[in-house]
Amino acid sequence: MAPLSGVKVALVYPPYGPVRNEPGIKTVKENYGIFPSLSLLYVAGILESAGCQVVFIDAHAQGLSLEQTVARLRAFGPSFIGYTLTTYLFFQSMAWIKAIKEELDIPVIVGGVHLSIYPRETLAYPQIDLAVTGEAERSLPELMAALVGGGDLSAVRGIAYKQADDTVVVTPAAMDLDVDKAPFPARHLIDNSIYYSFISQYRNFTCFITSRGCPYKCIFCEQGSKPFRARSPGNVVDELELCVKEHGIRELDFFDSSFTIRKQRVIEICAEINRRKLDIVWAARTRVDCITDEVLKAMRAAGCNRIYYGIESGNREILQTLKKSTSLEMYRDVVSRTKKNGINTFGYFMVGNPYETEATIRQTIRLALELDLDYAQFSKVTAMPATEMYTLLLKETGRDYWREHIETGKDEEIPRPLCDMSDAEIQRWTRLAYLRFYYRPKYIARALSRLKSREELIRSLHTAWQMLVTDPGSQHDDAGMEVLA
Ligand code: B12
Ligand code: SF4
Repeated sequence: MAPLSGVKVALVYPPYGPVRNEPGIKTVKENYGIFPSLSLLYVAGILESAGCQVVFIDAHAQGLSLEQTVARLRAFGPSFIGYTLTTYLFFQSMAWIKAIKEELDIPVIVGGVHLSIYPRETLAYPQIDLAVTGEAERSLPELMAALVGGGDLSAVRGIAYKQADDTVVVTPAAMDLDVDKAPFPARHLIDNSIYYSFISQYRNFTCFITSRGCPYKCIFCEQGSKPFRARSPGNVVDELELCVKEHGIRELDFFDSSFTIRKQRVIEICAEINRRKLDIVWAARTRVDCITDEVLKAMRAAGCNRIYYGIESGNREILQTLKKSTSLEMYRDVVSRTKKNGINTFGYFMVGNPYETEATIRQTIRLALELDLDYAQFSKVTAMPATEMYTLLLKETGRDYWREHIETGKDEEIPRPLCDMSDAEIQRWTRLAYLRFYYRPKYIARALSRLKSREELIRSLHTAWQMLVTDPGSQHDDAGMEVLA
């Protein structure tokens, strides 16, 4: 019998919405889609493999109220409740954790990237009992075994816990995981038909990850600090096959930091998808310097219909400052090759970069139009904790905004390092970039011809209308309208 056999664990994913230092503009954010929590599905898979009985309550996707969630928890009767935490949504999640703890005094275990950054600050909250501070594959079964069997918590690597006097202990990080050994996300615990992205076309839809970490060092991203480890093609396609055959999944979004870092691996994944005749369409994120025609052809032949490229800026100096190690020429070349291979292109851009001016934002908007991308997302720069950009902010201001936010709940506007433009200007220009990109007759005609379903049409019209009429996240509701004049 498995050592944790019968131990009941409930995983709860509370509802969430925009926060103050939100990179997305509100209209876009609200229409982004409903995704399953891949992090919690991984945790569920790990717990089940260790013998636990798990329920996953996705209050966000199912629109459950607090009362309904508590009722489900009572009916299940867990010994532990788990939540995933992000630094951004810390207080939205905490509001639910506190309210649930008032109803059910059951030990709370948390995890997520946030815990690798702020474990002590998080465990200072009385409602949080325990945390996994890194990947859960090794640490969580050991933690559970120690909790259930009365073992020594200090011997478990990669966790944080409280001593009798409430002092927080953070144990040394766990050893890096062999990613092929990780149990698959427990998608059988959710209703896979309720998820979608704002541009997905088929149901069932899910998100997927085939690697962890990233070997690059862009200054705005914390993933570059994590060792890059990629799963083998066979392991990836085994999970894909399960998605198709067991969960009726027809569309997937690969959330790898950069899916094509190892090109031969991707070519083999694609060949295996075809060999097993998996009827799926999918999208992936990558960098322009990790793409060749051979990879594009293989991806297209295996069902890839969209690639998300991190383009960030149309200004060369800004790209250098961001340590992006890409060039405008590469963008032009790779976006055009991608389209020629029959794959739609999606560009991520950032507004409010170091040394940003109105002139550099115009260059970014011009580049987005010139590349003639199928989709573009313009995000307001937000210096995230554990990034080089955040270190720049710390030096510039002498303030540790995120730590203060977590410790005290202070909810201030976080400045952008080396950027003289005000938040209102950045908001206005971000919205303007959207309007400029999406409200072109040529773009509208193409978008309409691409629509595959009535549902997609309604979603697009709704977003377009909201964007045009007002962006309630902005204090400047008419921001950017001059572009239509
Ligand atoms: C897929 C994804 C999404 C998807 C699905 C959500 C999800 N987390 O699965 C969507 C699009 C919905 C999403 C939304 C958001 N995301 Co997101 N997302 C990711 C992404 C790309 C992959 C997550 C993943 O599955 N990784 C693979 C798994 C195996 O790793 P993991 O998530 O770290 O989980 C492991 C451990 O952390 C731990 N663990 C995680 N949770 C828990 C819980 C318990 C109880 C335990 C014991 C352990 C544990 O065990 C897991 C297995 O080893 C990551 C970046 C990345 N590459 O990791 C960002 C990331 C997690 N997201 C991030 C953010 C900011 C958000 C949003 C706040 C964005 C927004 N403004 O709305 C929301 C928050 C949603 C929410 N309520 O959690 C940040 C978090 C940064 C931070 N400091 O907290 C990341 C790191 C991206 C980044 N670099 O900025 N996201
Ligand atoms: S932005 Fe992409 S390429 Fe750059 S460090 Fe992050 S994950 Fe890696």
